[in-house]
Amino acid sequence: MKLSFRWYGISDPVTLQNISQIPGMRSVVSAVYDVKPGEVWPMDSLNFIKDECDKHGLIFDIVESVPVHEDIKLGRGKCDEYIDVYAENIRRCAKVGVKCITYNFMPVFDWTRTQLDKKAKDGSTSLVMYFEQLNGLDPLKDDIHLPGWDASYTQDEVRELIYAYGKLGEEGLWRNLERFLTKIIPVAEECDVKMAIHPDDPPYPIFGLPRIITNEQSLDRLLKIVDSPYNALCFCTGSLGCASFNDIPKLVEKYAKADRIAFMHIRNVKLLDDGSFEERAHLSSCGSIDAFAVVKALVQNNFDGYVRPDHGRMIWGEVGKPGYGLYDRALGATYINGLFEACESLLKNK
Ligand SMILES: [Mn+2]
Repeated sequence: MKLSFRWYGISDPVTLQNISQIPGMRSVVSAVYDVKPGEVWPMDSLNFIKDECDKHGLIFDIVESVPVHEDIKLGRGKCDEYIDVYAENIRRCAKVGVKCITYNFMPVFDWTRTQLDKKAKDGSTSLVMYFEQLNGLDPLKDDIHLPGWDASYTQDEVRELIYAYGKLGEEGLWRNLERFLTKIIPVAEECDVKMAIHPDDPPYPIFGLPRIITNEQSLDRLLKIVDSPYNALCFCTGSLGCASFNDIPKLVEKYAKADRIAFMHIRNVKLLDDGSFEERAHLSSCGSIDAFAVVKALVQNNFDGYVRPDHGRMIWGEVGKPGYGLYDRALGATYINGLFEACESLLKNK
């Protein structure tokens, strides 16, 4: 496995030097953040990230994310033009050594939480999704400002998009994903860049918006659209794991065996009785995900893709981007290292 860490670029309070000091750290996961979806990424920006990583003995070989323009997901407007731009961005990333690109096909919002700084008893804070805070909100009627939602849309634009996706429905969204993948994957193959789709977070519809990358059946369907190792998964244990219908170790085992996981996001969530969830520390006993079983399944299937500790809590007084502080993610990285070392040596001595 190749251990990696997400970095939000030069404005990130977490520095590349911080990242390079985490034991076993190999790769940096980053992106060009100052270009809008649907625009070509300047080579200068990509080279800058690569050079900065080089200086710190780190490798910039994973991108998260190249965003998919809403016109592609909706199959309207300048859809084909935006797919061409996307293909060009794959080529450009490949030029600086990128081997894996993460993306998602979630309508309008990348993820949904109701609070980003829920305080636990120990004083740490984390992201949570409580249905009691969500219920009663109607984005078609009310102005909604959930944390983390793209502030570049006006409320009217949000309403128009929600209406358009409602009309499109799940099958329409699948059709547009198919159109996208059949054009993109051949380019990815040519460039030796694995395309890793991030599951929907959470993996069920919110506000009537269709969600299609949610469970075993949908992952099977996705992988069949183009049956190529370049059409792969970014398996996020926290996103798929915040619904009780997903058996996370079982799914990891299945897709690692099939060699269709390019990138693992490892984090823990605590599922509550009403389906709400809280992000927790990475340790298995802190939440609902069995991280040991996940890593064991990866090691048993000779997984050689990328792994990163996903969202962490805010601890030790750190101030920064919710979910993306240094300390708790570094603890997560060290925990993940420990699980891999133990599983690998147990398997070797068997
Ligand atoms: Mn994730």
